[in-house]
Amino acid sequence: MQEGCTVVLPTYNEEGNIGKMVSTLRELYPDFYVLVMDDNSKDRTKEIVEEISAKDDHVRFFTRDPNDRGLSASIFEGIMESKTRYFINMDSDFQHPPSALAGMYDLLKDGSQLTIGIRRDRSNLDGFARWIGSWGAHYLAAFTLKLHDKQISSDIMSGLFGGDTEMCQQVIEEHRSELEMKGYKALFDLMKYVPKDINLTEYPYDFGEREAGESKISAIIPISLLKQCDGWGRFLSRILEMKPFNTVLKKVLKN
Ligand SMILES: Nc1nc2c(ncn2[C@@H]2O[C@H](COP(=O)(O)OP(=O)(O)O)[C@@H](O)[C@H]2O)c(=O)[nH]1
Ligand SMILES: [Mg+2]
Repeated sequence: MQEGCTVVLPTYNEEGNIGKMVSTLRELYPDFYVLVMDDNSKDRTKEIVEEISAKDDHVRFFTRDPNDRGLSASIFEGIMESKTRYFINMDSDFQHPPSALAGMYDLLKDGSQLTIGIRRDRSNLDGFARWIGSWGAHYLAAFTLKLHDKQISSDIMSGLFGGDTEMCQQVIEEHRSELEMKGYKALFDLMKYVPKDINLTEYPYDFGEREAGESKISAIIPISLLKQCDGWGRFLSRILEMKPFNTVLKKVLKN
């Protein structure tokens, strides 16, 4: 492993953000590598990144296997492709501020094996149903982690996290069949399987608004999250997938 840090950026149709995101990261962190893990976007995401990567060997673009679509699958593949001692995963839409990476990288260099960006203010989770959903998701995940006898964090659902690359690669290799590849909460999956006594840190940041384009995932998370909660969660997810329950769930989430 070489010293330094790789930023993993999962993308799906991010033409409005990805060019600015990659150049911002390259300006702020000239030593970092950037891996864009793209699930076959239908817009210009690929062209935009390939134009940059043609001139910059710190930037790489991955077109993912169309048969293996999934946000978590993309993130895990990005971690497996990282060649530096540390990696940090973040969204490509500026909801995670690029400036937060400096502090997270310092924590990793100081010996943290997993560092989690925790949202200071969640008031832009617009709507009561979303707020309750987010609260419920946290406790479901915390309960599952307790059953696994693992550490918890105040933001297990975070999409901003970094870690010791080798340690996480080992977890992904060893637990590949148990990971929810089509899921949206890769950090939660990792936390279930990392050693119990790792040096885990948290880094508070201000969660922003998406700069351009639209969210692809927020409303479809609950069932997928339950699938990550072991046997009892998978049982509940099957009930929620039944038509009458599913219709109610979709209505509630739209409000
Ligand atoms: N590779 C990949 N990236 C995705 C997928 N879905 C969303 N993303 C990316 O994951 C990040 C977060 O997605 P977003 O739609 O903003 O979710 P939200 O912030 O929860 O509303 C963004 O960078 C998206 O482009 C997917 O299926 N595959
Ligand atoms: Mg977003």
